Amino acid sequence: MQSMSVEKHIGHVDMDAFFAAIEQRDNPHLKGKPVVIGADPKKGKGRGVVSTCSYEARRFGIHSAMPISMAYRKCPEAVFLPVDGKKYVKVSYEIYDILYDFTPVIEPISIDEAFLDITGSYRLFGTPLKTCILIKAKIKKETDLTASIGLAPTKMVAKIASDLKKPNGLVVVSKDKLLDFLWPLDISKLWGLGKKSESALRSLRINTIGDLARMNIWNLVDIFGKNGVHFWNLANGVDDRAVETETETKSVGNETTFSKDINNEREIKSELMFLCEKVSDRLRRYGFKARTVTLKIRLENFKTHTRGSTLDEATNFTDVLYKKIKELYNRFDKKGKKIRLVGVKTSNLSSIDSRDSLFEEKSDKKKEDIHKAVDKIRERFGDLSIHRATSSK
Ligand code: TTP
Ligand code: MG
Repeated sequence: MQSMSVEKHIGHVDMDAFFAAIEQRDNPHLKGKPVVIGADPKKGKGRGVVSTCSYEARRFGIHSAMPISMAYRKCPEAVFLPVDGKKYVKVSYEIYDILYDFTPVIEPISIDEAFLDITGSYRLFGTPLKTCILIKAKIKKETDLTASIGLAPTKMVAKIASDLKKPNGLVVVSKDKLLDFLWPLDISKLWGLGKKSESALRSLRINTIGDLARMNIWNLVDIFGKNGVHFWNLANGVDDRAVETETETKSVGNETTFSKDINNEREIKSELMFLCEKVSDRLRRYGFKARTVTLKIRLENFKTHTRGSTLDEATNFTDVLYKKIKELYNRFDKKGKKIRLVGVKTSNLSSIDSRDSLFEEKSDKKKEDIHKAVDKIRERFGDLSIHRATSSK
C-alpha cells in the first residue's frame, strides 16, 4: 500500500513548555523551579485554569487546562505568573522567522508548533537530520529556548515523534523503521480517533496501533464506515497528507520593530540594509526572484505607510533591493516623526530559470558567486558574522 512517490521528510517542531520557558529565560531566578502560567491561584481559591507549566512543575502532576486551584494544592510553593500574551506572540514571530530561513513550506499549527516539509532543503543544508539539528541550534542561539523536533516520512509520525523525547528532543523515524516505531504505540496516539472509537476498539482487545494494523480492513469498515479505511491506512503508515502552507508563496518579506522609536538616519538605513540582506537571502534559498519591492514604515503614532516600486528586471540581489528601498525611504516624508517599525517586502515573484542564469551578464554571474560565498560563510559562522559595512547587526 505504500505509495510510489518520492519519500517525504516532514519535521514537526514544538517548543518546550513555551510560555513557562520564556518566563524562565527572562527571569533567571525562575530557572530550575516549578513555574505555572495561568489564572491567579488566589491561595487556592482562584478560578480559571493552567495555561502551561515548567517541566519542574509537571513533576508535581500539574498540566495545561488543570484548574488553577488544583495546581495550587499540588504545589503551593510554585511560582504562579499571569499569561503575557503579547510577549509570547513576539517570541512566536521570532521562531517562525527562523523556520522560514529553512523552508517556505510551513504549516503553522499554533503559537509554538508547526509542520515543515524539508524534503527540498537537502541541497541547502545537507540531510534532513542535519537540517533539524541546524533548526534546533538556531532557535537556541537566537532565542535561548529549546524546541523538540520529530522527523518522519508522514505528518502523524513526525508529530508523535516530536513529543517522545521532550524537552529538547530530536527523534528521527526513517521510512524503513516506520512500522517498527508505530506498531507498539497505544491506539490513543492515532490521529482523529475519538474517545468512543477508542473504547469500541479496546473492547475488541485492540490496544496498540499494531493490533489495529493487523485487523481485517472489512471489520474496521463495519465498525467505522469509510473512516475504517482511513484508520487502517494510518496504522499501516500510509498518510499522504501534505504540509499545507497557508497560501502559495506570493511574497517574501521581513520587518523589525525597534526596541524604542528612533529617528537616527544611519541606524534606520542600516536596519533597512539588514532586512534587504535577509530578504534577498531567502529569495535565493527558495529559488525566487522578485520584481516588486515594498517599503513599510510605522511611525511613532502607529500610522503605517507602504511605498512600492517595480524593478525593470526581477532580482534577488541585496544591493539592487537596497538601492530601491533607499530611494523609497529617502522620498518618504516622515513629517518629523520617529519610526517604530520598518519592513521590506518583495512580491511579483518568479522562480529562477536555470537557462536564464547561463545567459546572464558576467557582472551578474559574479554577483551571484559573491552571494553564494556570503551564504556559505553565514552558514558556517552564523548569521551575524558577515554584513556589509552599513549594516550594524
Ligand atoms: P503546548 O505546546 O501544548 O505546551 P508547551 O509548549 O507549554 O509544553 P510542551 O513542552 O509539552 O510542548 O502549548 C503551547 C503553549 O500554548 C503553552 O506554552 C501554553 C499555551 N496553551 C494554553 O494556553 N492552554 C492549553 O490548554 C495548552 C495545551 C497550551
Ligand atoms: Mg510546546
